[in-house]
Amino acid sequence: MSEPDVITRIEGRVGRITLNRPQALHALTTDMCRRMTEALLAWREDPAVDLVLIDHSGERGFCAGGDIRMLAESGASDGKLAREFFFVEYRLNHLLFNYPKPRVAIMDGVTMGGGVGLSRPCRFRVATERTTFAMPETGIGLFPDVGGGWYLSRMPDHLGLWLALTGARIKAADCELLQLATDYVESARIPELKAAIVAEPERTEALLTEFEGDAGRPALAQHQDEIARLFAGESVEAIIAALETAGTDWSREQLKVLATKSPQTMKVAFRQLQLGAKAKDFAQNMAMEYRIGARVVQRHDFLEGVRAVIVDKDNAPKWDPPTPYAVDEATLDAIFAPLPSDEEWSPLP
Ligand code: QUE
Repeated sequence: MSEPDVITRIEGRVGRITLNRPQALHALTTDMCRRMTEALLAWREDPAVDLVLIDHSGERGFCAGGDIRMLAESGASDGKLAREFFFVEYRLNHLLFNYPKPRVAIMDGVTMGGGVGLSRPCRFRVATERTTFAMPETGIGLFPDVGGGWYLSRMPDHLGLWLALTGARIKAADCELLQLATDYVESARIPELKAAIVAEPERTEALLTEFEGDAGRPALAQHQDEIARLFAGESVEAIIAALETAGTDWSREQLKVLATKSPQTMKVAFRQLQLGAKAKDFAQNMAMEYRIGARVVQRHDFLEGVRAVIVDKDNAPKWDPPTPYAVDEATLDAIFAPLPSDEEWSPLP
């Protein structure tokens, strides 16, 4: 029998979830999300489990996102499997968000998209020098889901909007600045840290202090004021205009990056963060994101983005419409519109 894509077991008083799909950088499948949900539900009621530890197997990880090829194949036909994936994944994100026991995520590597949905709701989020964080979805005509509407809209100085629109990759010190990570530990010490948490889960906070390394200075701090000023606009078009007016090297760089992203899903992300900021709770935000996901997977830009970035790797997607000015509000309204009541997302009962 081949190994499972996610390994769940109890060690000592710790429920352990290990992502184990190294050939795809631990990108999440529907089945992996189901298995994690089942384990978390069993451990929630189990007095033998005090804490949950989430990590990945092998050298490269933590989690690159979702199973994008499956989503694109489904989106090109009836979209049923894609919607099922989002439904199950968002329930898992919500379960982790409201989980009554402490959770620790070891983000020792690439942490993008779906990986953020697993790590961000954890009480302890450990970054290493190998951590690369991003919400890169607008680069493939998708949107920063798994709670992005909630988390990104609550970051100071429009830094979350900057992450969402540009898909910027950031390192550990920036993750700490944005509270995407709570701690920094050198990757060489991670095996020892995990063993110590399994041995003494009640001392997790103290252990993390003992293992704490120096993440260095956050590179982002240098541009924080500029982002606060230039990403404050009331639309994607206004932000682009502000970047054009600024005329600095950094602003020109941002314009070049934005020019490679899907105009339609940049505008989706902008509206998603506006609505997410006002959501009354995390569940309401996830129901909104599910409506978006259900529509966006079947649209041209997602299928074209996956073709260009993941399948053919020509990195030359032909977005339609080609500019944000040409994206009409009626299309956005349709993407955000309620679904038939029996198709809406709901949290686990
Ligand atoms: C945007 C994304 C993803 C991405 C690239 C993007 C994503 C994702 C992967 C990915 C990367 C490596 C793999 C893999 C998937 O890349 O969600 O299976 O081996 O999973 O620009 O949203």
